[in-house]
Amino acid sequence: MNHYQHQTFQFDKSLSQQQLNFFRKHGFIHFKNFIAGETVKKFIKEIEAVQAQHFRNNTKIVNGIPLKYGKDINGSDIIQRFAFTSQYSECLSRFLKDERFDELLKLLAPFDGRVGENEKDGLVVNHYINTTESSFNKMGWHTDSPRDLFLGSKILPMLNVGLHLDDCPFENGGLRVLPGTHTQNFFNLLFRKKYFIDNNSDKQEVGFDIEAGDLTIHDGRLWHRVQQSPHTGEKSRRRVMYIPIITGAYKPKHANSSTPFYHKLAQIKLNPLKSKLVRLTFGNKKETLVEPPDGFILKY
Ligand SMILES: O=C(O)CCC(=O)C(=O)O
Ligand SMILES: [Fe+2]
Repeated sequence: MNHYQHQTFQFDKSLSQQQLNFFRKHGFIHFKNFIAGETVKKFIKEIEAVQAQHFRNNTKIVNGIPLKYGKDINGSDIIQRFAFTSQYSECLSRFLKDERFDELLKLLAPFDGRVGENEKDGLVVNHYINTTESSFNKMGWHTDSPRDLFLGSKILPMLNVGLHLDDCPFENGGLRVLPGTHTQNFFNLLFRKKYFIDNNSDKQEVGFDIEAGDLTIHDGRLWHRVQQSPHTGEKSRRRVMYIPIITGAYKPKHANSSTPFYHKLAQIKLNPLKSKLVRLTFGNKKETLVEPPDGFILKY
């Protein structure tokens, strides 16, 4: 495992050539202090207010995307994965219009990018905590791209922009990425590792020393995972907002949007041999089911 401490960047008004080159080569980039400590606190309060609203309304699903409920250290209910969070918070919605995101669109060039506030899963908030009651404390290896396949579209480049709301030094676990895998071929995109099942570290992976307020960006085609914290309780808490920067036809979600296959299927079989690309077989055969942390149910 590599401790990736040597390359962090400061976000200025525009991306430097060095930053663009770094991202293109490695498929990720880490900016320090994208937002100030005060803003981190404000965003956490906003997220708590959204959570309270979901509790009051007993919201289980937003625009077809299930919310993931769990337990905090003290046994109280929490939401561990939110979707479309900014639709419930003016402050977060305003933040998504920050002009710095326009600058980040350059990372998608030559594609025209946009912040997908109302598309895909919208503004996602992940809240990890390591307690006996929380099952959401890690995430196995995956790329974010096959979701497009399950939605019937071809894979288009996208950026997953993570705004970190808790300190998370490398030793505490957190995001791990496999540099350069964003340029891999289609077979490796699907089969380099077992989606969400494989939690093992990789010799080539790198991790980060994250401070609250930092921003990480990864290409949706990059292999990544979340390493479980070695700590339990408060020290293991990790909250990250994910802002999707996407391209392609505008496909907003709404209250009547159906739940994508990848959130509800009993089994998905990927068979690379029977067709030119890949055949997705959706079925309900009697095999052991694996339920990965963020609601994906994937077996192949
Ligand atoms: O929590 C993270 O940093 C990564 C989450 C992730 O990869 C995902 O939700 O797809
Ligand atoms: Fe991911």
